[in-house]
Amino acid sequence: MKVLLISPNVESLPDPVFPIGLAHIAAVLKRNRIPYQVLDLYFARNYETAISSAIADFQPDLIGLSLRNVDNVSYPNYISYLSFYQQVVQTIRKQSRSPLVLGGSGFSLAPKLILEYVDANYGIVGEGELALVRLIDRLRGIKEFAETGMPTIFEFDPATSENLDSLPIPDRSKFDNTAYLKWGGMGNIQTKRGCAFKCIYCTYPIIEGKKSRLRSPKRVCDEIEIMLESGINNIFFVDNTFNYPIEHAQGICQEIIRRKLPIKWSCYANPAYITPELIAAMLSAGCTGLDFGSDAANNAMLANLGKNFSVEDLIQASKICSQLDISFCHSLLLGGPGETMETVCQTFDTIQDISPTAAICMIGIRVFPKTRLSRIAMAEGLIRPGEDYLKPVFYLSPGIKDDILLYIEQFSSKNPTWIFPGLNININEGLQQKLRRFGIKGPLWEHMKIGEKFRKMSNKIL
Ligand code: B12
Repeated sequence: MKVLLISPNVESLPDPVFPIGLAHIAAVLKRNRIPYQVLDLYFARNYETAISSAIADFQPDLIGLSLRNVDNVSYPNYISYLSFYQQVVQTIRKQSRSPLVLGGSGFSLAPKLILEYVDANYGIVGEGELALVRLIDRLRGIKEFAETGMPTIFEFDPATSENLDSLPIPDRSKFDNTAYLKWGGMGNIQTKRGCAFKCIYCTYPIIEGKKSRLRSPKRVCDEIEIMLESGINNIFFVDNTFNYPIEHAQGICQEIIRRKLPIKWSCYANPAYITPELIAAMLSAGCTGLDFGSDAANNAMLANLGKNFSVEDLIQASKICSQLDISFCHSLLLGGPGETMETVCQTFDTIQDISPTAAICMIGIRVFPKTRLSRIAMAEGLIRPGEDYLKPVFYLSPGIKDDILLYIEQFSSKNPTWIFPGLNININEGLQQKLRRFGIKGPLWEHMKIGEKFRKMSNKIL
């Protein structure tokens, strides 16, 4: 059975992201001697032509689509990617009757609705490695499996791998790594799966499970060595939280240092688990920046959002980063339950005092099923039982709803290192491409000051 794996993620902001999920899937197909090809639509000039020729050349028996994003979770400039996925499926259907299987983090958030919407045959929720191989085994027994009728979702239980080291190292060989490094500024790698934290809005435990499952530093560094062979020397650790458990993060850093791996990297971090020793080790291992998922700098809001740290923790963590001279940013989420303009001002004042390299601020929180926030939103009448989660609902507390956008407009004009993705403030494709063309690597927030210089130059040119 020949499998064609397609990545239809064409989002370019904040960066084009290498389809790491499909590289994981590709590796298990390879291990199981299942012939496969990949088609990445990000760099395709014309997606319809690209799909037609890939199908004509390879004649796949099964087509897998990786749906990473449902939408950009941004308010007010909201973008849904689902209608593009639907067009991709329609284009495939013109060319092939082979069954179509969906997977990916975005898909896993509302599988039934998405399967019906894009009109595919099968869907796999959560981790895809073991589950896809099981599905293929099952399909091998069915002759005309394109005709099996009802769309089916598989939540193979338990299709999660307890021992992540037993999975093969992702196979990136059929993807354009060089283009991602150039235009996305980095490659990506995972050191663990699962999230034990209890943030009320968060989908990570739904996608990856609640229990942390760790890859060994040896295995992670073996993978980095393979990435380096194809020129990927700037990396983002995609873990929900790189620095938890702290000993694991230390272990990864030590192994990178021991092997003298020539990489630069960055990651998401939790302010509760930052020590001078850890930051020193991260720096020695090539870390250039930490993105703290702080959400707020007000203790009442941190509690309301279910965070496990205090304002004091995030001030301390920031101090350590400043003292050791490593870039850091705080990602903020405004408008959760209980937010008022007063709590927003407290958060902004505290973050300005801390003076991070950058701050990334989302307004309103996209509500997803199975989260605590969805139950709060239901109790408050914002969503109803049987809600169609594909049409986005943003939780935006009544306390800031009417004033926040005007406030941000004024605030952002005086704060050039603050990024507001939902308002396209201090982030746009033109600026991003200019910086990348200039050879700048790593997350763009690390270069906000250079960005500012470029913006001024572009304004002069215009
Ligand atoms: C790291 C990360 C980022 C980093 C990526 C850095 C980098 N260079 O890689 C940054 C900060 C850039 C980022 C940006 C965005 N992100 Co993000 N990101 C993540 C995060 C934390 C991890 C993703 C990851 O790499 N996982 C590791 C890989 C191995 O797992 P995976 O891709 O899920 O693949 C597995 C399964 O899904 C499945 N699978 C995948 N494909 C397929 C295909 C088939 C056929 C099958 C069967 C199975 C299968 O098997 C794989 C292996 O087990 C997730 C949250 C999460 N925990 O998933 C959010 C997440 C993917 N992001 C999300 C979003 C929305 C975005 C943005 C749109 C936000 C924004 N407005 O800027 C952008 C989009 C960027 C882009 N160009 O696509 C959402 C997507 C869902 C949604 N709500 O639509 C998530 C789920 C978080 C959330 N809010 O819920 N992100």
